[in-house]
Amino acid sequence: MTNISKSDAATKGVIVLGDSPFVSITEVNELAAHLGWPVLPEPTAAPWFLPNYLAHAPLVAEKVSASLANEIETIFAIGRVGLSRPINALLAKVGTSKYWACAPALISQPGDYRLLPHIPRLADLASEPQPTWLKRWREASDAIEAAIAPVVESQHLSGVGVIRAVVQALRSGDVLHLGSSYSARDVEMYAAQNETSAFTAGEVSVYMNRGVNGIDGVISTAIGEALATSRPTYLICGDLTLLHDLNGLVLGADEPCPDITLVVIDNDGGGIFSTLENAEAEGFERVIATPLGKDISAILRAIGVTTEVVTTSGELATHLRERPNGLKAIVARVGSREQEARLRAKLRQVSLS
Ligand SMILES: Cc1ncc(C[n+]2csc(CCOP(=O)(O)OP(=O)(O)O)c2C)c(N)n1
Repeated sequence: MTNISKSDAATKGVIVLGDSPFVSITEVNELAAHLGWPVLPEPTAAPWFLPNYLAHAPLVAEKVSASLANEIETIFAIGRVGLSRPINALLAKVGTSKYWACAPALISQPGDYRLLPHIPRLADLASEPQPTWLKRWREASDAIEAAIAPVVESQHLSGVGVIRAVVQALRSGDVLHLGSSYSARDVEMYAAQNETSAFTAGEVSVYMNRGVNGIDGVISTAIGEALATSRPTYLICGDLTLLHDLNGLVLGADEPCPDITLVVIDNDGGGIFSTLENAEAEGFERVIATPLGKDISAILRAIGVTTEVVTTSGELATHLRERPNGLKAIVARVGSREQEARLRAKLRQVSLS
């Protein structure tokens, strides 16, 4: 543990914001504004997209790795960070001598970085924001949005298209629960910043189970959030995550009914694995992807969940116009897991070019 001095917060820095119940978002925003630094948020660093936040954070980190990243003088990693490989690579590249791990109660990765038990205090830091620094980071993020939007829109309905539509449909006060793994990672990578959206304004509460690691209990957790907050709630999850905790939808006859819309992205199996190294492994389909070949909408209807199936972005938009009211599901039949993986490879390619 050590103390920070004015010279530690140089003019060119970055805040990486992870999950932490101990972190005050107001403080983070004040810090970012004081220093004029960009904030790279992880999926659960809710609320999202306050003034200095950058959309597409992992893609931004990768895009700037040979340019802006070389100029970084200080990184404040706040809360528990470490969900995205490109963000971890950025932290590693900058190196531990410039790395401050703040509010370290939840730090997941060991390292010889400097620890601060709190968010850096404004009084301890010099403030000479360099006006072009944040602007250059924002330009990288905006260029990524401009590159990916037409690709997503020109495709058959995809998981990426679904998360972008749901995020855009959220209203102030809504709750959004994200399943593992594409749902959370897609929001982190591909959700757009938009001045008119409640999500962008940080007015939506975003939750996940156990970082991006748990597919167990996701339905029950989201239902608990809807009931505990009495706020309109959306859950975005994959087909395996839904089936894993299906019983969470079988409510007792006298139990209160949550206002929750489940948006199930049905790619028949664990889609995320098709983007990882093990996609080439022998027995991949049976052992890793585990497609179940089930009619998700029939299963949901059989247990009394009002369910719509959508195969186009137009149909999805129609059903998203209805606000959460009781237990409902929208099952989005997206492309095959191979198509979904190819789309993400393409989005990465256009983002970085
Ligand atoms: C209890 C548990 N078992 C296994 C895993 C490993 N795991 C992570 S993502 C995933 C696949 C999830 O598939 P799906 O819900 O269809 O979502 P997609 O990957 O298609 O987004 C699995 C099995 C986990 N996170 N938690």
